[in-house]
Amino acid sequence: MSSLNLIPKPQSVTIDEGQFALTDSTFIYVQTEADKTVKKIGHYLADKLKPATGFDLQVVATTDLPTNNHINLIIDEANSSLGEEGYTLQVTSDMVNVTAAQPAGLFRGVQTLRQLFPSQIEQSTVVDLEWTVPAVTIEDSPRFAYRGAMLDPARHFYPVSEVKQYIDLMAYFKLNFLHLHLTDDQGWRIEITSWPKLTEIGGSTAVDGLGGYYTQADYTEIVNYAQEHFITVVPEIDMPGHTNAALASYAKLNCDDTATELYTGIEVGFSSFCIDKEITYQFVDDVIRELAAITPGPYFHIGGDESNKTEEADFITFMGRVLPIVQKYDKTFVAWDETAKAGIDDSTVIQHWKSDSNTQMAIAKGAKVIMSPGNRTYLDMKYYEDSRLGLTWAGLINTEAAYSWDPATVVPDIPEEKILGIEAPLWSETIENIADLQWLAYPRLCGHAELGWSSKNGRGWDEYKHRLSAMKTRLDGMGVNYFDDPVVP
Ligand code: TNX
Repeated sequence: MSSLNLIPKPQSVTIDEGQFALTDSTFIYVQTEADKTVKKIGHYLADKLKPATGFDLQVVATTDLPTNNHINLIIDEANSSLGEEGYTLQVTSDMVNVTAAQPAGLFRGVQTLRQLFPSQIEQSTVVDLEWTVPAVTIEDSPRFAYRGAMLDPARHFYPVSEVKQYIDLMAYFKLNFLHLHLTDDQGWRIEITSWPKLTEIGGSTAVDGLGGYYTQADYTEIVNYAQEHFITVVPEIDMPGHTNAALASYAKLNCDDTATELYTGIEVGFSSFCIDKEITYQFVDDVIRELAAITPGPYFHIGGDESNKTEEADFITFMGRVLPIVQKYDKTFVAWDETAKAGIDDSTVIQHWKSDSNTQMAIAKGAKVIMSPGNRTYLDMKYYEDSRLGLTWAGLINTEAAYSWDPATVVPDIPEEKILGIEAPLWSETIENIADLQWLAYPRLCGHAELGWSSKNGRGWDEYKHRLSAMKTRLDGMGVNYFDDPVVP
């Protein structure tokens, strides 16, 4: 098993005799022409195998299979015990079968297949090599339903193309939720047509400089691209704190009817919506309505963190008004752990980042939880004291520390069935572009992906670090600017 070097580690792997050899005449078969989603997965696989092999693999619909040299992508309801994302992968010397109950499972299985090829498979130009895959039988499904990563285009803005690059890598490690922190004190990044100054004024700045924003068409492009990778976008509009960009855009949102100054520093906790004004709730309703309408996923994140400028009673009043608005637009309310203090119920999800007691309180009120402990999952923390990028308030997190913990026990006394999964946020105060993003995210995010997907059994840092080491050639091939952490052999 360890010789296969798969990340995340599958549930069960049996190594068989022999190997499958990919050639330029290998066919990728899907069952029916009509199933566009499966056909797309076939083309995705062909596209991923093409640069290094030079092969133009054909994707063909048939159930009348020849005896050898094909990769089959099979939807089989009989596999439903593996769940929406589970799959089986069988490689013999004649063929490769990826079987799943749902397209999402096929897509996850295809990622495993990519990792079974020689590591040069990720190179962007043709490599002269025998493209063999060891004969194996793999049965696999995730431990947690929610395996997320968060980007913060509010502090520094990232164009759509860079978000797509982040999605490509998330998919490779079987992550399935992309949380976008779309607004903060330093910038408002999503077009809201009923409040145009949000992006016109609030979108104009970022930390130390100029901003940018996603039009609704840009956002839809991200959502669709994520969906093609079986990743669901979770939009966040942070409130009632972290709202200076909105307060600078519209004077009427302020209690004193005076617009604030735009802000380009990195302090937190100094802004608040005006809790007593009715216009605040009209605003929140408009924003949630417009954004929910272009968000197919179930979740809507309301932020709620570090509202230090909002009195606790006001915070509770505010969240009490916002929760029904989220529900009115058919979304599940998600918020950071401070929101446990408000009147949340069993329809809500709390994202743990800082306070065990808040998270325990949320569970007592019936909420579910996403685990993002700052001292383990915050990709914006430095690896070491002398790291070029990152902050340190939650501690230094090297690649080993990012991996060596358990989402089920990191907060005491939480039943595992209350834990939706884990998410690794990447706050962007100190980073400006995809190269920086990748340097902080990789290789730590590989470990978070494994914590979300793989069961606890039979894995641990001492063997994982060797699998991770083998992953470097693949990341190199993809051109990923990862940090070469000395703890990784
Ligand atoms: C805390 S984590 C924040 C963010 C900052 C981050 C920097 C959270 C819910 N709030 O506003 O960007 O620290 O690490």
